[in-house]
Amino acid sequence: MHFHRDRGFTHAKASEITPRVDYEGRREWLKLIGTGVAGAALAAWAQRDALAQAGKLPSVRSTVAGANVMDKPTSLVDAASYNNFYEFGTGKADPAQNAHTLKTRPWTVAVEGEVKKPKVYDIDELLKLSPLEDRVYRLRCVEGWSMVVPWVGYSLAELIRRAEPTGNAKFVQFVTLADPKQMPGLGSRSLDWPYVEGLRMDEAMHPLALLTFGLYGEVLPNQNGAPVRMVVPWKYGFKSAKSIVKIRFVDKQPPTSWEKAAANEYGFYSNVNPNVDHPRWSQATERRIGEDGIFAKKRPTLMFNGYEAQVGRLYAGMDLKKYY
Ligand SMILES: Nc1nc2c(c(=O)[nH]1)N[C@H]1C(S)=C(S)[C@@H](COP(=O)(O)O)O[C@H]1N2
Ligand SMILES: [Mo]
Repeated sequence: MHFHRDRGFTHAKASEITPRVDYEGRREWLKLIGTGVAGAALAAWAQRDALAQAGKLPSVRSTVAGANVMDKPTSLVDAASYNNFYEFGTGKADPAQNAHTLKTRPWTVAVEGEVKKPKVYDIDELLKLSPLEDRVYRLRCVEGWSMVVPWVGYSLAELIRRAEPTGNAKFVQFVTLADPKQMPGLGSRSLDWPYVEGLRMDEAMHPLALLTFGLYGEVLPNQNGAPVRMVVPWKYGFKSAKSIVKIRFVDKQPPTSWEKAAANEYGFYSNVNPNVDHPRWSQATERRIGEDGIFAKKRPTLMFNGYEAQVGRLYAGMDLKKYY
């Protein structure tokens, strides 16, 4: 893919675009918009003005190790209609129904704290900072379900390098939008707003940690965290903060929303680990979205969600029962 600073993206050559994602993504997208197959909620969502800006995000297939799992991708309809995004309600269907009120333009992301080059990025500048890659990742929710999604984005490390962190930058905190005018869920005390998350610096620098702008070759649906979110595939889904407005470099481990809500259940690290149970349920198996039904077998959950070869060394010598 070729990028010109002034003109945005030029068309990628057909051979550079992942054919499967291009074809299936487009087809799924049309299904979503046209037929209301996922119900009235999605029909309403399909009319939102953000869709007028929605478009393809040309990307190249990532060459990062582990960035293209072979599992069958979850359909776009499922990935965009079964969501956790408490700012729009705690039910799985709530975000698809309510997130049309989220305004994703104009949007800025402030990069600040322990960096030599703090900067407030306009979202469209951030989008063009580095070539977009297509990466098929597993995402495993702490609740026991998982999905496989072709995300579009680039390694967070690309942004971090440009910010030039100081020697005091030990952790990265992600702060997400909290606007009661756009987010009906903020009226409830389900979590302490804004939703905040964090990573240790070496985790944030890992090439698999994806700053994400799209899925299935298109811009993110609002309910999936538009206009920009993290996807950290070896950690439970709640570590992947949606609709980010601030990326802050700090010297101490930052508080996170789920740790604040229940520290004994949700730790800072929250690496996917089938051997460490949640206090109230086992984490040994998972249900793949779209494979439910009485005959569907649960899948075994994999250590680090299957990314152990890539990320295991980050945790060498750490007691993963203590640092859950
Ligand atoms: N801002 C924000 N980000 C969030 C959440 C949230 O409630 N608010 N939920 C998290 C949880 S629990 C999961 S499993 C994933 C779900 O991402 P998806 O809906 O795209 O599958 O988003 C995470 N990011
Ligand atoms: Mo989750």
